Amino acid sequence: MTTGDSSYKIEVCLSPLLYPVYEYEDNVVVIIDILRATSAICTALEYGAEKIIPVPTIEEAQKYKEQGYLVGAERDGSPVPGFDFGNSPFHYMTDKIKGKAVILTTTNGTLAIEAAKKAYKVVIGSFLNYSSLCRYLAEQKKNVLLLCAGWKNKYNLEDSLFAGAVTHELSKNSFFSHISDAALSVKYLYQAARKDPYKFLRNASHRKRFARLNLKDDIKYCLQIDKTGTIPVFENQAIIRMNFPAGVIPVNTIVNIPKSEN
Ligand code: 3SL
Repeated sequence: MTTGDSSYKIEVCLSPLLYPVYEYEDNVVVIIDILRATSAICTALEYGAEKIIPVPTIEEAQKYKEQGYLVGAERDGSPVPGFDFGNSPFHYMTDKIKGKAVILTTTNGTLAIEAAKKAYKVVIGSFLNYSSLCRYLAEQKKNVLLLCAGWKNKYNLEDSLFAGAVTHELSKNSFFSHISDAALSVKYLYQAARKDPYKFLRNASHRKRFARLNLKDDIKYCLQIDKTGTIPVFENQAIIRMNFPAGVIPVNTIVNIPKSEN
């Protein structure tokens, strides 16, 4: 659906299961899996991976592995044994991936990509590339659909929070004149959380899951804003760096955060 020259929509899909309800050919779809697939993808491209090939199943990932590809595989928050990486952004901060294709399968994020892959444009969003992403979305003059990967088709708080952050920023542009109720609700959520997103997420299921898995540093890393200007885009079955000027956001700025005690 096209909305004419000067009026565009911001819509939020809170679960990949609902995607068919929101599917329009000319949407720019932003895939959001803050903890951690989309944060890991931004990091891997920033660290020099040539491309990420998302696959929905372990079986497909295994076929690539047998052909000699580097493969990241995660299920239920843990790396799948037998593969090169899990889904932690820290796993991709390595020279091993420079100039290489990396195959990736995750519990939710790669399924959301799979669901949306026929959209006009599919890009990857995370707090790490927040400002560049928002600038890109504002410049497209297209309807924007923020697709939250959630957890096993259920709603989750951190993806909604980021969808709210993007809605908050984009809705400053008057040409985004249609803001859906879902988009409004996540924007209000973000406005309540923005002072301290880490604290806001303290009772979130994924934060508790990560505490059990000893992954608190992953959460802190993934909540950092504007560590890269890279906008990953899905084209020809692979995620590559978009050729879009990074503007004020310097590239190659991702830094390893120190290990924290709390
Ligand atoms: O499901 C996913 O895509 C992952 O991001 C989940 S986890 O962060 O590895 O737990």
